[in-house]
Amino acid sequence: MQTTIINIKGMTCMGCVRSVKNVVEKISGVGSVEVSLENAQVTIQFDAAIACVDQFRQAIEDAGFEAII
Ligand code: 9UX
Repeated sequence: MQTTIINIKGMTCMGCVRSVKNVVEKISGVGSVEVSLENAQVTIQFDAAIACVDQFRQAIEDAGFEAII
């Protein structure tokens, strides 16, 4: 497992936090996902043989937020 932290713009409430967590958790190869509203970031543990950071960025942007890698 590998860990990455992605900064996110546009999360304003816990519903946004839930949305980001849900879309990232759906990606195969992803383990734990922790989203912080106050730090405006997501911490993702993943298997680098299965998933990659660009997939996370894409999923977060598709959900309506801006991902800063
Ligand atoms: Mo809160 Mo966020 O009502 O996508 S869910 S602003």
